[in-house]
Amino acid sequence: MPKQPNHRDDNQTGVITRTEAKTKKPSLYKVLLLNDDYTPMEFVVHVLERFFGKGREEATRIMLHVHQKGVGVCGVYTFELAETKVTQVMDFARNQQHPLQCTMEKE
Ligand code: TYC
Repeated sequence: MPKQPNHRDDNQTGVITRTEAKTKKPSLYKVLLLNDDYTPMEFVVHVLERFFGKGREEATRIMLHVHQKGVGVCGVYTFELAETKVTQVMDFARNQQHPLQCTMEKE
């Protein structure tokens, strides 16, 4: 889109108004699950359904991917939402005494 100069004096009043739209796309963050030897597969599938809105099939696919490769993406979110997901998963896993680890990284 052609851009007008940022500071213009359209009304010739000597008052310069800022016309540039201030909409910046938020940075996105991947929420990752890490594999471990102890967390039950069924628990990981449940986490993916409960906190990441996955259906059973996709949840199972992601869980198996993490199980085989060591790490996998659960979803991509803005910073705040990604942080909330990580906290929810870590609290839930700790409460159930599973060592499941969840983390986030900038996309
Ligand atoms: N490796 C675990 C097992 O064999 C299953 C597992 C999958 C654990 C994914 C964590 O993020 C994980 N029971």
